[in-house]
Formats: sequence, structure tokens, C-alpha cells
Amino acid sequence: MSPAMSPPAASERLRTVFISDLHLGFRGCQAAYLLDFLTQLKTDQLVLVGDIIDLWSLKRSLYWPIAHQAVVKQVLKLAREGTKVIYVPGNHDEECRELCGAQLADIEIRRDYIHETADGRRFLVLHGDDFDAAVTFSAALKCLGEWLYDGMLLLGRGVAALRRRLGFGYWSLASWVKQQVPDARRYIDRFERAAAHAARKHGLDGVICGHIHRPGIRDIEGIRYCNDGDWVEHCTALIEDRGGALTLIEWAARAGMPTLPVRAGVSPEPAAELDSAA
Ligand SMILES: [Mn+2]
Repeated sequence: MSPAMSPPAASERLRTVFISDLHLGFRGCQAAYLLDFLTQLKTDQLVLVGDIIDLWSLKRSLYWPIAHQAVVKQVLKLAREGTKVIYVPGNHDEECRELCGAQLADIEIRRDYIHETADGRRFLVLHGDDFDAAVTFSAALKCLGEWLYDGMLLLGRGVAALRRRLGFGYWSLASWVKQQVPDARRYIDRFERAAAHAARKHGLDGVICGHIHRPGIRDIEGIRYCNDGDWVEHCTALIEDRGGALTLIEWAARAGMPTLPVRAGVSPEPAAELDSAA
């Protein structure tokens, strides 16, 4: 884990936590890590940045194990106990966008919103599928990508189990493969630039999003780009401390669980990702 990702002390109450791409209802969701994270979480605000419940996957096949239900219950418990919870639906849960503006069980549902940090910086917060149009790929490639991605996640689980048995750290096959694909690198770079551009257009200091399953914080022509990652491959959250500093934490490493080669923190390099399952 790089110094940029060092989490604050466990006793410190955070100001804001951003998580996205939980994909509850999808087999790839790392619900055990997620539940562990949410159970220990102490924060004034929790922002759910989309793809929380994977309705696409649930429509294909109903999958709702007890661990996924426990995650939902824990979020509701946090809301009940005083954490301000804001839910910004993504594309996999876009049906929930019809509820934007509503308040359900202490959870505020928003299409997007502007977050002001403790040190006065203003960030556009949205899931990120809004930028898909700016990074067009053919439908065929998208379809193939999605199919490969699902397969890779399953294969990756086998590899991960083997690595655990051999005493190696957690490692994402899907994430590694995607980094090797030049097209995916170009895709992510275009996505990040489109996101930064949207923030600039609104006269803001930065953007906070998810969607591409690629955690990272970087500056793009003076705009702070933050991606909180996902809970399918990376198990990451973007956190704001009491002073307004934004950092990424990788929960698998924090929890003392085997770690993965995350290239997070401030990364000067464009990252790699297919948007298929994003
Ligand atoms: Mn998405």
C-alpha cells in the first residue's frame, strides 16, 4: 500500500466516505469485505455512488445471499444511527433514478450532487455512466467485454483461492488482464478526462465517481479526479478526513486480509479498464 493510501487511525471518525459499484445481487460482489468495512465504519456521511444493487444481474438470475442482505441492513443501521446517507444511483440500478429527490428510510436519493469538503473544495459527485457517450466503443466489443469479464471474475476466484492456499496475497485477475489491453488504457484515459471536463464546466474543483472499477486519484489539468473504485475487484473506498483531505483506502489490506496490487493514490498514469461490467 502506498503512503497516499494510508488510512487514518481506526478511532478517528471520518467526515465522508464514498463507495460505489458494490453490485449486490451479483456473484462477483465481495460482500464479506464490504460487510466488515461497513461494520467498523464511523463517518458523518456515507455516499453511495451508484451500482449499489445490480439489477441487471438480478434480472438475469435471482441471487440474494444473506451476506448481501446484511450489507443493506448495515447501511440502513448507519442511517438510523445518525450517519447521513446519500444514494446516487448508477446504470446497474438506474431504475432507482426514478426515486431521485426522494427520501427513503433516512436515505436521500440524488441523481448527482455537489459535495463540499471540510477545506471548502467543491466536487461533482455522480456515478459516471454519464461519460460513456464520450468514450464510445462498439456494441459488439462491449458485449464481448462483458462476457469475458464475467468469465474472468469466475476464473479469478479460482486463482485467488489457490493463491490463498499457497500463502500469496489477494490479486485480481480481471484487473490485471485489463491493464494489459491498450484499448482499455485509452478508454480509461478518455473517461477520466470526460469526468474532469464535466467538473470544470460546472466551475468545480473536482469530480468524484465510480463506474469503471478503477480506483484512483489524479489531477487532470487542475481538476482533481477521484474514483472510489469498487467492491467486485478492489474493495476500495474514498474517504474524507476531518480536515477535508481525500484518500483511498483498500479494505482488504486494512483488514489484514491478503492484499492486491492496487495502483491507487495519486497516479500519473492513465489506468486500464473495460467498461463492460462497469
Ligand atoms: Mn456502472
